[in-house]
Order: sequence, then C-alpha cells, then structure tokens
Amino acid sequence: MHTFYNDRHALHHGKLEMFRGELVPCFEVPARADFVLDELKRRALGTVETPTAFDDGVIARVHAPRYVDFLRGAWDEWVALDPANAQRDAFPSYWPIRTFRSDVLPASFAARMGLFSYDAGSPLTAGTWTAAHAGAGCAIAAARSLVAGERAAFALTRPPGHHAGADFFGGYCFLNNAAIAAQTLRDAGMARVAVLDIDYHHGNGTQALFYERADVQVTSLHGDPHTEYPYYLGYADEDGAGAGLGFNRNLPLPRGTGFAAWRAALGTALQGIAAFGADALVISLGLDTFAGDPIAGFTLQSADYLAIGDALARAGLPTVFVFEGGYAVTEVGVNAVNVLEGFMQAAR
Ligand code: SP5
Ligand code: ZN
Repeated sequence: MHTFYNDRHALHHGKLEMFRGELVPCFEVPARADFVLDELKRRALGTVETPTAFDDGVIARVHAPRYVDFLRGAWDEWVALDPANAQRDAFPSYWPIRTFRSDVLPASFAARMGLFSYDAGSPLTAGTWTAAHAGAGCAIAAARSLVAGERAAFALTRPPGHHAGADFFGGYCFLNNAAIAAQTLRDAGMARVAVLDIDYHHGNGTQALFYERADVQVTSLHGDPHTEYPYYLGYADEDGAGAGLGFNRNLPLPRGTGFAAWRAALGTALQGIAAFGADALVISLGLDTFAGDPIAGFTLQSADYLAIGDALARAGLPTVFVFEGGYAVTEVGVNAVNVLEGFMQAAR
C-alpha cells in the first residue's frame, strides 16, 4: 500500500487547547504522525511519498470559498492585530449561534474566527494553513492512486479533517481530508463512494457535507453524542435529507464499549456499504477507540486493529485510508499500521 505523507504536518503545532475552563497542552500533536511514519517504515508496508504540486480545485467543491480565503490568511491577520500574537495561538471567543446572522462577513477578525468555527479546542497556528493544505494534497493523491488502479492507499496527515465542515473548523480539524478524497473519487467518475468513519468521535463535518447527497454514503461508528464530543450531531436518527435521505447512517455506541460490540456494529456498517454498491471506500481512520486513549472512552486493544483491517478488506473495494484522531501517542503508530497490515493481509 502506498502512503502519501504530509511532510509539512508539523507546521501545525498548537500549544494549548481549552478544556474544563483552562488551557491544557494540546492532545493533537505532531508526534502522532511521526509515530505512524516510523512504524510504517519499521514494518516496510509499502512506499512512502509526499505529493509535490497538486491541483487543489477539489477543495472548492468541498469547502466554501470565503472559509478557505479566511483560513489562508488567518494567521497573518492575527499577527497584524498585535505583533505579540506571533507567540500565541489564535482561538475563537464568540459564536453566531441561533438568532445571529451568518450571512454577514464582519470586518473583525475575532468575529470571523467565531463565524468559521464551533469550539475553543482547535487552536489556529502559524502553519495551520500550510499543513492543512498540504494534507489535502495527500488525500487527493491517495484518491487518485485508486483511480489509477491501486487497491488501497493511505493519506498520512495532520491536522485531522472529519470535524471540518463546508465553512467551519473544530475538533482539531480545518480541511476535511476524507471528504476531499471522496469528492476526488467522484470527480474522477466513480459514481458511488462510501465513507466509513471509525474515529471515536462522530464525523460531523463529513456527515454535514454529504447529508443531502445520494452519491456519497456516509456511515459512522462513534461514542454516543449524548455524552461524547461533538455532542450536537451523530444520533442514530440522522438518515440524510432530500436526495440524500437513506444515505447517512450513524451507529452510536455507549462510552465503555469494547471490541465485541464495536466489531458487531462494524459488521452492520459494512452490510449497509455493500447494499449501497459503492465503487470505492474512504475510511476516516481514527485510532482514538483504543483503550489507552486519553480523551475517548472505548476499550479496543492493539491486536483488534489487525482484525479491523481484515474486516475492511473483505468489503472488496478500492480503499483510501485517511488518518484522523488517536491521542495515545506512543501507541498510535502500532494501532494505525495494524489496520493497514490487517487490510493488506486480507486484500486480494
Ligand atoms: C479528530 C478528533 O479526534 N477530534 C477530537 C476533538 C475532541 N475535542 C474535545 C475533547 C473533549 C475531551 N473530553 C475529555 C474527557 C477526558 N477525561
Ligand atoms: Zn476523534
């Protein structure tokens, strides 16, 4: 399996995130991707390459132009407000929730930070745009490799993507890499694309992006949003809308869920994907389902990830894996590569 590695990921390096009323060290750190890369190389699981120039036109088919323009220039705006800001990450403080307007683009940087985000846990740093944009390039290249006939590919990038929507960041995510991969596959002529999100947290951005579309089916296995982030989306009754009705499926599981119940839900998800008749599969590969994860609540063990890869391969579809969450930093490499190795051993 080819890996498309974002060698600029470490340019996005948040210092602190808001948690329970104080700023704590970020969970989403550069070392996460380094551990995955090291493990990939240790096990020699195929080539690792970094896309150089790429056509990024697909980003505008996933994200709103005014959001992309904002993200691209946000750090410079932040530093222009006060040169001392160069030493601190940018956070939103105000959000236009119900009754406020979101059509007006305020001149205030603080106001636009809130307009284009939904939490205070996702610091924007000097290299956020550069890292996120290069990561989109990895997702695009991975998707294109399937179009060229590869059985599978891995986009190894951070920041992650599945919480980012058409015009908002949050949950450590800025550009939705999995959605960008799915749209790239659609643009290349694959008629039906399935996205399966196995990160611990519901992929609210991905769901929202495709909620009214029948050409991209979205399935997510995640912690029950009644108690788990992102709280406001990811419930079992969210089935899609309009033309997309019936093409979204959520399988929330209670905090504390272990592998037996998780694996059963994966079987349910894979049955739905088979019934959809997809031409290709995009996996939002979060490893925060691991028992040792510091911010999540399932109890999967490292060996379970081999079985997950095996089950995913048996869907029999060209598959792009996109790296998402997973915050047990020293184990995230083994767990991610276990999925890929389990997949390759079962893939034909
Ligand atoms: C990509 C991804 O996995 N994003 C996750 C963002 C989660 N941010 C909020 C974390 C809330 C953590 N609650 C922790 C309870 C720890 N005891
Ligand atoms: Zn997650």
